[in-house]
Amino acid sequence: MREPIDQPQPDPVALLPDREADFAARLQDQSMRALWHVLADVMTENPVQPAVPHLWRWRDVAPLVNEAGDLVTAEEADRRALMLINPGLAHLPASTTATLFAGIQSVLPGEIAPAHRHTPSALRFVIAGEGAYTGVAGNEMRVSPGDLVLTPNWSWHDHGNDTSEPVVWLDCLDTPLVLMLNAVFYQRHEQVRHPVTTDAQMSWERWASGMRPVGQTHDAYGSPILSYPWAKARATLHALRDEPVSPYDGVILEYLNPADGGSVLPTSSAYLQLLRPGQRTWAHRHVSSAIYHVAEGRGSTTIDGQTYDWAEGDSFVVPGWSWHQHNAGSGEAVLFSYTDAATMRKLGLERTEERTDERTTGDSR
Ligand code: GTQ
Repeated sequence: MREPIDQPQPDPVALLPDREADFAARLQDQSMRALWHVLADVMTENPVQPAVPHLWRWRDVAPLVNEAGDLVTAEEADRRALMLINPGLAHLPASTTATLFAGIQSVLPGEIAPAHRHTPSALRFVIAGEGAYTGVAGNEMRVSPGDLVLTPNWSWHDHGNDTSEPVVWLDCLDTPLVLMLNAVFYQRHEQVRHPVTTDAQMSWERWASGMRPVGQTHDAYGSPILSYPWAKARATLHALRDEPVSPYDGVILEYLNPADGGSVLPTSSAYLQLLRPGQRTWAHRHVSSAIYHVAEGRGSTTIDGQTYDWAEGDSFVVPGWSWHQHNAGSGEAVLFSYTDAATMRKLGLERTEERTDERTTGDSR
């Protein structure tokens, strides 16, 4: 209730700051804080995004990957990976976006990256090298460029190269998210290699043929298909190239977990998309953040008004809630991407905003 108007009134402007400052100090002594002192930092109108857009060019990265090979062995390093650190998140140990991590890992001829397991989930998109293997949960998978290989949460994995050329791949993990949740566990296996127990090639027959053994179930975290070969993914993308496309993403396909129809990993989604020659997509933005890797071709992506030109082998980051639109060059372009959309959707936090006035040139059927 207000005081009668003839009573002496305290001057709120003159008195409040000191009182509140003193009050805030006494709250702090009790490990407390007034919500209204920090409300503007807590309830922001739109997501606050410390991550920034960034592009790593293969021509800059490749020599460093080679140099790392002279510095340490895969065994000494555990994993010889060079992390792509977001300039806006450099105070954190391993963040490419707020939730995701990407790095370039190499395994040289004769090397083995020893068996271990961890609660962050991983996937790998192979950049170079033919025939080296990654062993995941007892499955030995031989990889080729463009293959996508999964390492679900807590599965034993080792990587080895018994070929005569280095293998290089993009590691994608949800480490920043799992670190933030204080849920990281890590264990070394007692042997360098986890014993090979099953044949992963059968995962296609068991899960991706349109039929499945009666009674077959899958209760691990992530897709039962541990390897999505490039030849199959690219053939699928090309077979569907005349489908109606997303005006925001061209012909875009999500790698699928056939057991539940969802994302390949519980936290993360992976996509392959084709941009037609000269295609210019419309701009959109979403809460989920994305790491892209250029599988084929050249083009550019404009992120919050700044244009990043890319070519095969480059990687770039689209932070959450940043406007972005892609432009293919004169030829076709194929982009691989890895996002936290699966996390955002499960938590009911995914939102998208789309612009319909950005269509300028090209084929965006
Ligand atoms: O290959 O297991 O880039 O454990 C970071 C952590 C790769 C891996 C990384 C890892 C791995």
